[in-house]
Amino acid sequence: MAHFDLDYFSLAGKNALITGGSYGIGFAIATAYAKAGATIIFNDRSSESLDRGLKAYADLGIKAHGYVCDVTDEDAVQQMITEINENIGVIDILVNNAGIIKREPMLEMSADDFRQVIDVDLNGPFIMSKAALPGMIAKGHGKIINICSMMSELGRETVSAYASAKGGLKMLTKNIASEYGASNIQCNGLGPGYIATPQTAPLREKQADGARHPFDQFIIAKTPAQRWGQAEDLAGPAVFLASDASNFVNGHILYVDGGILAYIGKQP
Ligand code: NAP
Ligand code: GCO
Repeated sequence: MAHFDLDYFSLAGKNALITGGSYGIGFAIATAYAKAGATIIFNDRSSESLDRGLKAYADLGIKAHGYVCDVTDEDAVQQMITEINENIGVIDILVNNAGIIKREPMLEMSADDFRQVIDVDLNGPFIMSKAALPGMIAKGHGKIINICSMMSELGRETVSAYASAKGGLKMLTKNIASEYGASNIQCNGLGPGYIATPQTAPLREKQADGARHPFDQFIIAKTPAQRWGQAEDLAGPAVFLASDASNFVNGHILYVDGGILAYIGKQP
């Protein structure tokens, strides 16, 4: 890497697995990776979501390989990775994107609900990374990108489980970087701000009188960019973290938040 070359951003010849890639942020990242030259592989929990994703990729002219696989099921994940290795090749880029949220005040939240969020948002990335790492190590390189959150840094009412999981995911990211950096593995986090996807739709629902949801107004006031992010806002940073251009970036969380974490907020 003596001289900088724009080819360092290319993902040509790379196999990229994006978990929960049928729609939302995962779909936008996978689409960007396809444009950068990667072969796209994704998984989802249900065949309905999988079919929806396969059609959406095909509509864009992208040939994607889809699997039904729950990221919390270690046996199913191991089987999926084995099938990918045999039928497509070793995974060069893993994006741990699949995630859920349950917005409930902590005192009303059951321990089962708490565990479920931790299981998908934190145990899932552990299980996926554990399954993908041996192939990456044997191949001599690998990129793991964990989709973190504002809640990797901040708390707020009703998201105790989600914040615990995303804070933990930030530290899993740093630990994978620490443990496998010597094997030329780079593990970084991408921390989206408030992005307009199905996950955040309840926070943007119009009021009965047609007014904007108070949370919607709050986010606009809290974001220097004064807008919600779009899933596509994550495309460039996600390509960077998957490419050779970031080969000496390890254990970093790149926040893509329109400036939220830099800003104290607008005076009411
Ligand atoms: P989304 O619209 O709800 O999509 C989530 C995806 O994950 C869906 O494809 C879903 O599939 C899949 N999924 C959920 N549980 C799964 C499991 N156990 N196994 C496999 N797939 C599973 O969410 P999003 O807004 O695009 O968010 C994607 C990631 O970014 C999440 O980790 C989220 O926490 C994070 N994030 C989002 C925002 C935001 O503002 N939207 C901000 C920061 C971080 P199904 O159809 O089967 O449910
Ligand atoms: C919430 C939101 C957040 C976002 C995102 C912020 O209820 O506060 O859903 O958790 O989804 O993760 O970065």
